[in-house]
Amino acid sequence: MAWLFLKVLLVGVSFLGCLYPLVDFCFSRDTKGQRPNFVIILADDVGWGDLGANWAETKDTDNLDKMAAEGMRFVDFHAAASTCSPSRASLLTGRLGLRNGVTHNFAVTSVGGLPLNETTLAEVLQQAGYVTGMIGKWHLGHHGSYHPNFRGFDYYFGIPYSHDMGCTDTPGYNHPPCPACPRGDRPSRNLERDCYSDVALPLYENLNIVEQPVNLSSLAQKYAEKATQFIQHASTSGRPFLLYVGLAHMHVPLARTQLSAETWGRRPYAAGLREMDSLVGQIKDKVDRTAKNNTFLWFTGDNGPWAQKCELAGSVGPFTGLWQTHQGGSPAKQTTWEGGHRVPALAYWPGRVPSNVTSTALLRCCFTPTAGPPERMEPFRLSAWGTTRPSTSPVEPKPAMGASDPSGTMSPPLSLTWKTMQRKPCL
Ligand SMILES: [Ca+2]
Repeated sequence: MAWLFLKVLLVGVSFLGCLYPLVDFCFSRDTKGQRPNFVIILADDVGWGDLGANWAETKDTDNLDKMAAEGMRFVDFHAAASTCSPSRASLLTGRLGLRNGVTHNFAVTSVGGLPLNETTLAEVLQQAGYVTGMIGKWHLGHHGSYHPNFRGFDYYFGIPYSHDMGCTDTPGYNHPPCPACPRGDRPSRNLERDCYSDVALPLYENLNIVEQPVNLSSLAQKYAEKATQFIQHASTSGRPFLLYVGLAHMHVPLARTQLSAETWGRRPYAAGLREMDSLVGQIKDKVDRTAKNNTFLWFTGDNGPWAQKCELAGSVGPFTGLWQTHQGGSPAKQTTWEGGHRVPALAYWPGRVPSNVTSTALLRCCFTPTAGPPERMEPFRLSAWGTTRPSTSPVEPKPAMGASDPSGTMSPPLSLTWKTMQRKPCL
């Protein structure tokens, strides 16, 4: 029987290990054999309060607010980690860092990456016949087999790590301000802390560096063009597709874009927020024009704002941590205080995801789509339930906390020890 069973299971856990089976979009009606497309847009260092739909003080996200009105807004969504690489590893594997091995950010000098025995969402869908593309920041290893093209993505266009981890000729706004790339054979300068200016930031298209250093002022437009091209090509191919977009926004340095110039006098962060909103709007418009009825569009953030960047950091809304300042409370990313990992999250799929509704479900990393009728789910499982390839991990893979195994049995909660980090002052 030709039918589609789509189940997007978002499994949540509290920090104390309590279980929250959250949202379970389950569709069994006849869709003439069509499998859904997935578009995941992951913002960088975006704050919960940066979304106007979340926080009325924000007026810079018209497109995202419209998407929230047309879809489902999760007001209590938590990233799997409060920093880049672990959060992204969890998104793609459905497993927390304690299980997938990524507990810290990868550096420019890192020779490793997301362990090769981990199965990614892209690999699962690629094996299921999807066209898979990744555009933007990867940050899960950039040497050899750790490159996105070897982790399940047919197409890759983007930067290998954060855009403050390499010099550019368009440094943008940052604290401290970082210089442009050195010229000729001039020796390295005595750089400010947190400025990586010796290695120019590369821009990759698949395995090739197509620009170095990256022009940050035009990066957002390049991402928009590549994302819309990918959606167009994938749609005309007749195959379902996965597009994962890792935005540079709202991580510092904030680009000195045309938009910034036009909005002279506005805070650079607000201008950057509007540029990100425009980029998301362009991708959503393309989805609406080409595959509106068969595409699940998901927007969220990897972790909360980088509070140490002061006016160049986003808004955590009310989750400031100030009420426990005497105990080290902080809104910053890289901490386990709430603003560090509570992020915006929107789901959009007209006709499938209810419109203009909110959910207070507590969520975390496991964006776990499975496609195909139940008897065919086995090949499409993500690593939360066991990989499609043998694991070489010394720790036998087990279901993630609160995840259900294929029989629907919930795994027992695990107790984790979370440590708090001390509040750090603005730079
Ligand atoms: Ca981040």
